[in-house]
Amino acid sequence: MADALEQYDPQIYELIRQEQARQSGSIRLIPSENYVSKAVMLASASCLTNKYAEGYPGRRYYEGQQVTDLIERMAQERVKKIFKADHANIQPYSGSIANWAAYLALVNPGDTIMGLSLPHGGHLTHGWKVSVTSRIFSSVQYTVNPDTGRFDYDKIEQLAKKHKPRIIISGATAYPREIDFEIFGQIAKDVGAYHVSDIAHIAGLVVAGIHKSPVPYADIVSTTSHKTLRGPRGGMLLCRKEHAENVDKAVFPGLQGGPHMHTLTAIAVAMAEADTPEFVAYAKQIVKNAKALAEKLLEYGFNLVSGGTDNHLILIDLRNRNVSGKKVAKALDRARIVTNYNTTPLDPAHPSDPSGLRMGTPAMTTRGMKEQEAEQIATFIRRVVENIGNESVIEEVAKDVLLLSSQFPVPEHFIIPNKNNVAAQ
Ligand code: DSN
Repeated sequence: MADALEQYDPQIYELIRQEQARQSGSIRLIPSENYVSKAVMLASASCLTNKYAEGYPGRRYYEGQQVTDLIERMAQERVKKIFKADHANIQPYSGSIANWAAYLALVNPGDTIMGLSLPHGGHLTHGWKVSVTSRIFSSVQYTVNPDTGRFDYDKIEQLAKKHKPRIIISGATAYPREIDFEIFGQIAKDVGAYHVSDIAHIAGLVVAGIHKSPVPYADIVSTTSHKTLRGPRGGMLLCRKEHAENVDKAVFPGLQGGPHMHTLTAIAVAMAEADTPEFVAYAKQIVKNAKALAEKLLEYGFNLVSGGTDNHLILIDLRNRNVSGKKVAKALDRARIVTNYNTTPLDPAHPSDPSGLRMGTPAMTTRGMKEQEAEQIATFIRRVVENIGNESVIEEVAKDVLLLSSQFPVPEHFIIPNKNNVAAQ
């Protein structure tokens, strides 16, 4: 396949090659990114991209579904198995669309939804003011306790009692602590709301049993397939039987047309990979690495929102360093360490140049890096932050990062062992 691309479109081929070199020659710490296996990559690049399959297995609007029906059913079964869910819809094109579908499956435009505010770690689609979710629904936003950086469940309950939302959303994109989904479920029940849980970031940790699953406590669980779960880019919804029909209708024909069958195929492969002891060990290592990185950063005097991490991500509040998140993210990028600038709770700065820096360990862990390397990365980060503006130091760090990267080659061809032929069972 690569040969065909090289011959037909050498320019794009070359750009892909450059991106591959960037991904292998840097340490990627964006917590929502990862590397997929060769099997997932191949499924994603397969002939399934040629097929339209509006509808669901056994009830499609186009013919020629002999194989797609089998693939989608297989993917659904694998998702249901690893998440212990009654029903799975794996057609959403992304996590954002999955969230929309969850809301529209349960409530109507104009109803009130309540989610975590974006600067406090939520997601745009949790009702943040620049997202259309805040125009289509009436939106109430809860926050973390700014002193602890953690949820104050009593305050969340008070807010829910005051506003009586129809949906309460649990889940986050920049919250470094374990979330108590049972309490969220109870608060929702007490105020007569539905509970939608968005576990896009921590899905891999949930599957591995490291964080408690929201499946027993939420009406609908929304996730992506590509972050800690290490599949292709996509969205998924899990729910109890009672919501299955509404969820399916909300996705198709409510919000989408034909599903991206090549993505569903790759999701099926990734879910088989996630159903292995190797994946559980991987997920445990993600958290160990994040903790090691956090501890070293704390030792170096960095301020971490909530004081550390329970999951795959860390949020540095750079205000005590008198440098903005954007400036540090850009300097780190020049040093071949890829992070993203991010708001922190009560951030006085604008989101376009906030005070925080978000980083996570899923991708570095896929490369086989462990605590020792996480600590080494913390030293690189310290050197960059302490030498902002000194390009020769940044160049030195870039060389050290390249050296470390070369010892942990990108698992472009990594294959999850399938000794027990788990996928075939
Ligand atoms: N963009 C994702 C993230 O980086 O967290 C959330 O959608």
